[in-house]
Amino acid sequence: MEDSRIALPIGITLDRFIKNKQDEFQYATGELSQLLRDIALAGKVVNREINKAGLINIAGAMGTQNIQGEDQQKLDVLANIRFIRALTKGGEACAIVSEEDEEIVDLENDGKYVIAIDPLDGSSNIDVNVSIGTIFSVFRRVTPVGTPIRKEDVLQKGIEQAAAGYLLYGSSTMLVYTTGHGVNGFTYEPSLGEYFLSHPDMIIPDEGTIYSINEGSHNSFSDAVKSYIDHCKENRYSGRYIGSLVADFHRNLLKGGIYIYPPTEKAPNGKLRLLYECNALSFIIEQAGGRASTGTQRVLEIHPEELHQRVPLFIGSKAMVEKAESFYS
Ligand code: P6P
Repeated sequence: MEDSRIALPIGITLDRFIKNKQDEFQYATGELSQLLRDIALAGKVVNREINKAGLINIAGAMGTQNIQGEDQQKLDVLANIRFIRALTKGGEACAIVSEEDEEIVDLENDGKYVIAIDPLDGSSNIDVNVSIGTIFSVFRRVTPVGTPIRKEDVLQKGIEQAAAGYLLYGSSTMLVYTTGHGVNGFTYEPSLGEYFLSHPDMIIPDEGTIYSINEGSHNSFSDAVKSYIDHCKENRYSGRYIGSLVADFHRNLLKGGIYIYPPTEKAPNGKLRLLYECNALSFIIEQAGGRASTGTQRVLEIHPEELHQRVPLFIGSKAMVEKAESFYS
């Protein structure tokens, strides 16, 4: 007699889930569904390469720097190639803004969607085997299909996103995404090459006792941030900061908590990029019942001015972000 506590029933696959959801949207034409499949496929390839990083010569730095002046890891460049190739072949995306490319990558096709992506966030953790992630944001282009991509196609407010998600390459690899109808998490089963629904309708607890911030920069924090950290300590919260945004974000989404990257002396506007980190995670957290702001402004309302624009980020449990914001007023 099978013990149902161990042999859990296999959940619905990502493909089946996307198909079912698409059937719910009578006007859905399938392009967005195909786009999500293309991203999921690239995620499988990157996952395989990350898992081998310690064994073959793809760990470590390239010896080059990206637009941000950050040392590119070999896997940063490889992941960027994988996602751009998958999206180019899929044909649904007409342009890509990537952390690894200074300018917009115009795919010169009739795709309706624009992607902003951080192909591999936290990549400096690859060499020490800490979880890392991919973050992506999807917009509909606003200029006519078939014409050259323009800046206004990519510099859209986060509230205009058609979809957003992340891949977390951790003890298991997960894909978590939203299309504006809730947040769902899928766990990848490499032996079957499929993602299975493992975290349906994800909701972040309204309160939490975990705060994630790099306290090494404490001396350059504003009084408001210092006051909030004091509040966390007075309430005996737990400090949890992995140095990998997707991993910290995902844990806080499941358990409740707040992640903060505030302005610092080294990063006066914060370190995280609006287009391909903050917007995507802010869309997800709001769909999961949480909150995301710069400390004073809702992230999704910010009108981007530059491709690689940085903004401060306070993101997580609604009550915790509101408490942090209260120290600004
Ligand atoms: P710091 C990784 O480089 C990253 O973009 C996020 O994944 C992470 O949370 C943050 O930067 C770590 O930055 O300045 O605390 O080392």
